Amino acid sequence: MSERLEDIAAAMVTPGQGILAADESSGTIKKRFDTIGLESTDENRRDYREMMFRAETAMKDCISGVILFDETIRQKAADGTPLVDVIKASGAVPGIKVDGGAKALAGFDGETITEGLDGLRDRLTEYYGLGARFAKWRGVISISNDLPRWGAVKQNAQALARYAALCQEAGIVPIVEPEVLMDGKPGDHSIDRCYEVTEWVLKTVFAELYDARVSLEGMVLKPNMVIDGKNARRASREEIAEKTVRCLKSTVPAAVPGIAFLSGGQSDEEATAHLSLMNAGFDMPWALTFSYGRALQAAALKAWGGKKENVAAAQKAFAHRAKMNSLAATGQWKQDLEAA
Ligand code: 5MM
Repeated sequence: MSERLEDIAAAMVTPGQGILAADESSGTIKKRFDTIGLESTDENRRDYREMMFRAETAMKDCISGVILFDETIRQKAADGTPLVDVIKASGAVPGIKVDGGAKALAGFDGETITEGLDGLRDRLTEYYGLGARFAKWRGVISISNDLPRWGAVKQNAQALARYAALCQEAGIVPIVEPEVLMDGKPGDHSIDRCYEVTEWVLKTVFAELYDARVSLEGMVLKPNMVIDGKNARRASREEIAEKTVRCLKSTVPAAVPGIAFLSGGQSDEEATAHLSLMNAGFDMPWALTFSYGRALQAAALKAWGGKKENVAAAQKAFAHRAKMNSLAATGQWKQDLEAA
């Protein structure tokens, strides 16, 4: 019997749990491994991801879903168990990145369109067979003095909506991720400019989702927070929390079961603190949690350093960030818990 989209989406935003974004494409994981001086081989990528998926308590208590890359959904752990089964055994839902990446958008110098719609219906069927019950597609929007332009916003929103409709047809919950970059170039925009662009993008995305007949109850939104550019950070944690919630309330229908933020280049602690302030301070119609990549993995990657003997230390570092974010997902994170 196939599971209902609504039930899968609800499981993805279980209170006190969030999503581990481990779907770095080949280029991105190479960049991450470069920071620890490790070659990006199939085996190293497998070992790294297996290290996290086997952090039992963290996975069981804090992680509701894992976003995988095409290679990983087909990989086996060192003992031959498919990684998908390791994830399922922890109680988390396996998911898959299905976009083909952001490519230069013709006619819109400096802007991108996310590719990957051709053949998507067949790929989704295959991924369902491999165990994926949700998917992810990331549209990327840059801010500068003259960006974004309407054509880029609209085309990215349309692609997200076509992707989401195909996912639902295949029994897969779409994570809709329209990322307004904080770390783009020049990255010196104000928080109010981020508010304005994020509002515009989300209004456009939900209009396109409606036109594409996407069921809001069977999706999860993965947005950026409303935050000033990485090279202009001035806004306080409180201002970021307040403006993010205000922006989401004015754009995201209450029928959406959950919102799971990306971290976007925030420090580990900022990403946690902002999420916690939002959950502690505001009444909201949707669950608000995390779908972090860097903010969940950075400390673990550093502690691991590509060495077998560091696996336990790396799992401890991963478990700590997972726990802090799990507390943030119910508004219970406190600064002094970081030191503990
Ligand atoms: C984990 O990073 C994801 C994959 O990025 P590429 O496709 O560029 O390799 C990324 O889509 C991620 O899921 C989100 O951006 C959230 O990650 P962060 O690091 O911003 O929390």
